[in-house]
Amino acid sequence: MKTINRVLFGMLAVAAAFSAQRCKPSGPEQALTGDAASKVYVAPGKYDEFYNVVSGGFNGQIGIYGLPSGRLFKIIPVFSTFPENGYGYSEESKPMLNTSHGFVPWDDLHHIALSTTQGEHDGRWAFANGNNTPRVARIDLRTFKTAEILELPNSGGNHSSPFITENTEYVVAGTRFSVPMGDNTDVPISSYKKNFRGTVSFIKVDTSGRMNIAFQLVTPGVNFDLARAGKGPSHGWFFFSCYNTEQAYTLLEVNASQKDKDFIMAVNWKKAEEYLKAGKGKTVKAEYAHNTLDESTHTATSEILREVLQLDPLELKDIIYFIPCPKSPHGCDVDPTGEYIIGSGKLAALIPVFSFAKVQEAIAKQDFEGDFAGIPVIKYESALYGEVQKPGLGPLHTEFDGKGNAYTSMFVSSEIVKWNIKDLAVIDRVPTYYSIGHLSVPGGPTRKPHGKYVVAYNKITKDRYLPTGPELTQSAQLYDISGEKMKLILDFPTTGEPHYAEAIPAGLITPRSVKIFKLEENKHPYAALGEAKTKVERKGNEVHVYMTAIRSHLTPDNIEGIKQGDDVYFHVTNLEQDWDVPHGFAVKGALNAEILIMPGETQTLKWKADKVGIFPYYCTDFCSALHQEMQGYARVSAPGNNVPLKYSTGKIEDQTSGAAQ
Ligand code: RUQ
Ligand code: CUA
Repeated sequence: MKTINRVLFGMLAVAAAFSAQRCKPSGPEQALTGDAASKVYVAPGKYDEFYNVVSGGFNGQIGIYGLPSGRLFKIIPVFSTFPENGYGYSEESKPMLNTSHGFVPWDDLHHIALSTTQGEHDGRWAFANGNNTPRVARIDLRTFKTAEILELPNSGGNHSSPFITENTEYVVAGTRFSVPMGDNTDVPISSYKKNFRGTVSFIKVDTSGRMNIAFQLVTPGVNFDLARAGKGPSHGWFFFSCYNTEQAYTLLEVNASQKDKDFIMAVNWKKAEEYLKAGKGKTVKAEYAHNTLDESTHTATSEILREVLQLDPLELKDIIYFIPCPKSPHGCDVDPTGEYIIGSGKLAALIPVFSFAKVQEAIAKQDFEGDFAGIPVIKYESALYGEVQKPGLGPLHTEFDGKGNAYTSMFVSSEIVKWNIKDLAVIDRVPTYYSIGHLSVPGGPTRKPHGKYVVAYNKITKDRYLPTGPELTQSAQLYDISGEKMKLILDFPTTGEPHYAEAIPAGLITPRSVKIFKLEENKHPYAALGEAKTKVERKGNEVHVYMTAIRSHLTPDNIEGIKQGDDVYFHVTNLEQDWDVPHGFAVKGALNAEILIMPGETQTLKWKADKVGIFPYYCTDFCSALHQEMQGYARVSAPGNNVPLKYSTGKIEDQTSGAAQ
């Protein structure tokens, strides 16, 4: 009870400091100076220097913004349906959201990882995690579309994810919640210590980007929070922050804050690969979905996989080690040289910096203080390079500028603190408005940060923008870090709740950006590659409309012979071959969204013809001066009324014959 009181008191002190900080700090007006304005001003018609790929948190999407302007360019739906473009509503995209639990229309997306080659951005893909129903997604940066989603078995709350190795050999995902696994899942919650285990999944990425789980490491039951791969000298290793080494299963805010130190888990994944090659992996039964988008059919397919390979570090002794880290570490970041590993303890009053060389030495000398659940624990002092003293309150995440400086976000004291990696001295601090979570320097996690800016992604917005009722926009802030002192130069709102973000020089993306899909490469089975190919077919209760869209008509635009109760599939092919000419499609009474069809693409809207009558359909995207004329009618008849199936565009019929039917 005493300890609980002490911890509670500590938490109250932290909470008090937090609410004190929520009063408005003075001096935010610096953003208004002319100097700052000129730094973020991107003149009309001019491009931004960086693409900023920002997580949407609980909206399950990614936002694409420009830096330094903060302008929003695009929302990419990843784990959540998006009526704006039909993602998760069109027949082609629905399989992308399939899981072992069935169709899941939402998830919580926290972290972005941009692909790298030799530790530097290469502009091929962005990866993102779905926390709730554990999944990892790959976004193709040529099309800005979600190209693949892989579910993760034996995981609960995929928070420590995704993190990539230097050459994108692996995308790595650690479970937040430890869970019982295998055949032994119906167990008392209180048997946590005995039955609950963590997993870290190493997902192999092939040259086309395709993902599959190469192996999972089964770990003692703790919570994994964040991670980073080693680089340079530490390439081949991975570092994960762990909390709840108390192995609590209830009231974690108290019970998982007992110990003075939790761990950073160091993983020798090259060693794990060797064991795998030597046949030490165990195949275990699992059930998880693997969804991929085929670019030639513009269609996603979903496959359920039934097994996964696991390695057990309790048997394979030299794969993982624990390094003590104060206290409830959140971020775990590796500097551009690959030598320094920074742990950010949410409840710690200092920031420990570990040395990779010293960790290696300690392992070689077996300089251990004991073990945790059978895994060796390296002595804190033996792994430590040094500590940043009095950095601020509530350190969460650290990024780097490539000039020897680190930038750490301080949630509780609402600030960014700049410090020097070599001498661990604090150089500068600036307030954030308010309660910063992640921060991001362009190229910050790579071997060659692009520097220039740091963006704060804040958890609390309060008075920064015009109020919009109880729910406010989210507040990101851009700081110039080109000088010794950081300077706030822009506030910009973001959607959802931003967690991590990565910015990449525009030049790595724009040359490969796809403008159209080539019609002649469209292999969609229901595509109509020209108006002459349009038709309407009945298959039992299903009516398939092979429709085309081109400025400014839909073919066919008159359809008759649909029967009440039919499932009508509008397969719409956009015949345009010009950049930026999508067409949309919507039909009255659809229990569905619209679809938005890119030039050369085919997308399908399923519509239940549930009532008798005439149902207008139209293009939803203002595509030409005669967009408002881009429309049609579907006639639905009672099942007993034998109206023949017919369809046309531009055909004028005799009024009387039409009326008689
Ligand atoms: S975690 S602050 Cu997923 Cu830091 Cu967002
Ligand atoms: Cu097509 Cu409006």
